Amino acid sequence: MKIDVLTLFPGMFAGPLDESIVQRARSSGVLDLRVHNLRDYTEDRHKTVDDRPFGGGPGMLLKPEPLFKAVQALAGQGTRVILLSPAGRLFSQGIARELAREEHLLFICGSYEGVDERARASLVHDELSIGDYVLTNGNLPAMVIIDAVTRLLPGVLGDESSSADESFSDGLLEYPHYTRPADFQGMKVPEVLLSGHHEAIAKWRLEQAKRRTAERRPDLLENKNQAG
Ligand code: 4FV
Repeated sequence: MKIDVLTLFPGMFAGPLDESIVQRARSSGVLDLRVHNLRDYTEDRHKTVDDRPFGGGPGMLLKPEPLFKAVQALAGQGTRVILLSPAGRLFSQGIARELAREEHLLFICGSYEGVDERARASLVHDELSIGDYVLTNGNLPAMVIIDAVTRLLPGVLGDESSSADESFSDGLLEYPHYTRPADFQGMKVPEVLLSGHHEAIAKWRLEQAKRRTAERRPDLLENKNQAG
């Protein structure tokens, strides 16, 4: 998969996407990730990317010209252009699976109060939000989504954890996990997990996942029932 990121702060991406699983996906060639500075697509000597909103109001907006120039330079036929903003669809594991099937993603990381509407309306295929709160820019949301998508790419997750039986994969939260020692400060591991009885273990884990989901996220059970 190819991922391009348009941002005013490329330095923010150094670190989170240079470690662990995402770094391994990049070095193995499964993921080709490039970060671009929007200012490189300006033409004036002040590299102007923002301006005041027509009609007045607080803050600044990203101008259309650099965005159009950048997207025209970076996007191709199969490119899915994604704008990060609080007004977007709420990102989820389902959307992560959707994006993981794409060949090329181009993320526009908003800054200031947002982007000029003509750029949004003409360039953007998808507007995504990572949650109902306001961040200083769209960089962290882009990193969150790139991380969630990268681990779903074929061959990226070794047996660290199969993405098959994890949270949200079947609309449930995960069951409790235990590792050695079997007795820690008097706290024991549920007998069934030590039984080697795989059916009983699978049954216990499903019960626990359902109980935990009902307690913490009953909304997920409604979705699950609706999805049938
Ligand atoms: C955001 C979010 C978010 C709003 C204005 C950046 C900020 C500024 N993006 N999910 N929540 N963006 O708060 O995606 O441009």
